[in-house]
Amino acid sequence: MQWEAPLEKIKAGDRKVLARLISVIENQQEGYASLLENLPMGTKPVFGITGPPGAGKSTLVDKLIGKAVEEGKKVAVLCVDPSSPFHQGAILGDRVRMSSWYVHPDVYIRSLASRGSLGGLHPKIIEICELLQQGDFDWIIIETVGVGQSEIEIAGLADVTAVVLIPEGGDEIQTMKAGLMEIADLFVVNKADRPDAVKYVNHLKLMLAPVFARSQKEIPILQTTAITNEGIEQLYQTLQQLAAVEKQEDKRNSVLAEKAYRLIEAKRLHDINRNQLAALIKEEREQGKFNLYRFVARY
Ligand SMILES: Nc1nc2c(ncn2[C@@H]2O[C@H](COP(=O)(O)OP(=O)(O)O)[C@@H](O)[C@H]2O)c(=O)[nH]1
Ligand SMILES: [Mg+2]
Repeated sequence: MQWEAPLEKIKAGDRKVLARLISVIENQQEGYASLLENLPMGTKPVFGITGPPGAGKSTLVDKLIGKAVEEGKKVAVLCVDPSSPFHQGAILGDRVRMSSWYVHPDVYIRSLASRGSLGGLHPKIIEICELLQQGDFDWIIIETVGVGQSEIEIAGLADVTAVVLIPEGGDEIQTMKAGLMEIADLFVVNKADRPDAVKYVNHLKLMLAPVFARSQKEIPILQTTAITNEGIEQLYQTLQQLAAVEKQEDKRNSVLAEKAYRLIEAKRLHDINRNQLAALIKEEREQGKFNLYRFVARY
């Protein structure tokens, strides 16, 4: 197997080889399928950190890395940002926020743009995450901006999903997508230094009460002030505890089922392209023989 040697290197902590193999997957270079098919199943906990832009996700991740490294852990971080023009500064921002870690031997940070998959995560994120599992990391963190479908997708990828919110306007919570409440294993109210933080947390608890009742589980709501490191210790401990719980077989299986579903979906749709569909439809309509259902039946 051509990948045996590079995989050994990744296991031994070779970041250059890791970066190279991530590119192989990203660009679907020759042999990438055989690479994936030969990856042993990963067992490291994957933490998804999601929430609106500016909530302080990168700052929190930066502090969490600090805590984890202090505890002797090695950490891999994937920063996923939709390549929307509104977020172009974000990746650069993350670089600044986590700059001290880019050269640290126990930390690996990779930014991915979510090319094309509108509002979703990076199209190859499942596979890249699986590759990170082969490294010498104890923790894998994925930071993703909560727009479009990305936070729903993160829940299918991460063992533990933390939704980061900020104490701003009650309206923000009211418009919080229903899905967001369902996917959270943990809520983090960051920027607790703001005067209306306590009010916000109480409001959030009230809003979530029916969700907790329905799912019969209490989802922790933590407060943090990332910039001053406040609440980070508790966040770190809570994430650890949740990872231990979420490793239960049932949850594992449902996470794997979700991954399988999305990979099958991508595989089945790989040759379907909206522009091509539009061109075909145009042609058939011009010929006056178009019927939507006969058209779909061909696929
Ligand atoms: N006041 C305050 N500002 C914070 C806190 N955490 C982060 N910020 C600031 O909020 C801004 C956005 O943070 P960032 O981590 O990039 O947010 P992200 O877009 O969610 O990754 C930055 O200017 C941070 O310095 C906090 O706890 N309190
Ligand atoms: Mg960020």
